Amino acid sequence: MAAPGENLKVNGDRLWDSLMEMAKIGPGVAGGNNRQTLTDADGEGRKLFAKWCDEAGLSMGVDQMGTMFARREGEDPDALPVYVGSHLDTQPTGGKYDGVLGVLGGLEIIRTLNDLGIKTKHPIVVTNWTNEEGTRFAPAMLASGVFAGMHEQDWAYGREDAEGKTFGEELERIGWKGEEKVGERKMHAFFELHIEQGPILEAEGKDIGVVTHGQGLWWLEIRLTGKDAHTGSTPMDMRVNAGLGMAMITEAVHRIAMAHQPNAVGAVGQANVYPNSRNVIPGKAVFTVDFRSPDLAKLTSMREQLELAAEQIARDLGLGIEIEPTGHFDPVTFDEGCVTAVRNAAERLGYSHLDMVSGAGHDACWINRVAPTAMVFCPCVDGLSHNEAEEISKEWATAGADVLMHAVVETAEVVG
Ligand code: HGY
Ligand code: MN
Ligand code: MN
Repeated sequence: MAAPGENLKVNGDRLWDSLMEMAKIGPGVAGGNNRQTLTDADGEGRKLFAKWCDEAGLSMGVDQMGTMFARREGEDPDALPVYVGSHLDTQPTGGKYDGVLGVLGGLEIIRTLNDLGIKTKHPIVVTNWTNEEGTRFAPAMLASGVFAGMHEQDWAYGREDAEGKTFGEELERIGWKGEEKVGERKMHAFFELHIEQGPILEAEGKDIGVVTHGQGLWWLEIRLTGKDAHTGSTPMDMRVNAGLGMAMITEAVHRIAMAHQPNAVGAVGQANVYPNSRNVIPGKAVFTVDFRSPDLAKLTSMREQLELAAEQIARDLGLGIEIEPTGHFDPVTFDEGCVTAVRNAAERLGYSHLDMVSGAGHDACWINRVAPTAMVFCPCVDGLSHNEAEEISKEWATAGADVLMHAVVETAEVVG
């Protein structure tokens, strides 16, 4: 006996058109997007998403972190909703699909169910989590972290960007600070469709990633204090060079990650030297370390080894050093039942699939702490992401949305 809606398929053309429409908002300089969180472009993207949700008959709720919840009623209004979504904010040199595919893939489920007049027992809620990227306001997954009780809301409101603007001020300014208390919504389950942001699915020729786990993460901000001085007239043995310290610690991050192979990564992503003048020895350096591993012991060891190495380098160079953790989550194991729903959906639809660990962090990593959660990956070209050249195919997007829809609809229980 065929499962209800067994041959249920999304409208891939409509999904692709919506992705391309959203990509016009906050364009980058090389074909991608710069729609950073709580900028005017983010506000525009939110408005477009809200318009589409309204057209699809969804009722919109917004919480005090600006997260958007667009609800399709179920036949049993008391049944906990099945949530589906991701994020619309992008990196400064981001792609068109990171996060956006998960939000608009969720909307496409609603549009398809509306087209076919399919009803579900549980309501379905399409979600846009605020500030998943954490590039303007660290840490990443800020709103879903508050929702899951990992961060205090006031602390989140106080997070500052490079210009000293706070999250709370900017959320008010773009007009997306909602009334709802964060975290009060209870979920039957949460599903997130996302591009893999790595090379495995494409290399293996697989359509779908069944995400069983997520890597853990440590973000550290390191501030080195030396002494501004003339690059020409200051003898080498009199220099207190914060730029040199940053370079040596950056190399140590790489060396430590390599020493923890396999399944460990590390890099310095953001690096600033001051006064950043070509003939002044930098008296200050501020930079960020990103360590990740699915293995908690390795993650902890990398952080510990880096802190020891950095303090030794600072001593050797006579530098002041401050190390501030700015982001962290332990490795994640997604919900067995939800993961099985994703795997069965791919099987049922005849899509090739592969169990895998997420290299990137996602809102699902936090929501997994408060609701049964799983993720669906689709391949991306050359595994490239956080780059304006990020690319996927319409077929990959459609297959991912088909699997997402089957997992969501099966969990929400079709009733007619
Ligand atoms: O950093 C991450 O893994 C995510 O892309 N924000
Ligand atoms: Mn993302
Ligand atoms: Mn991202």
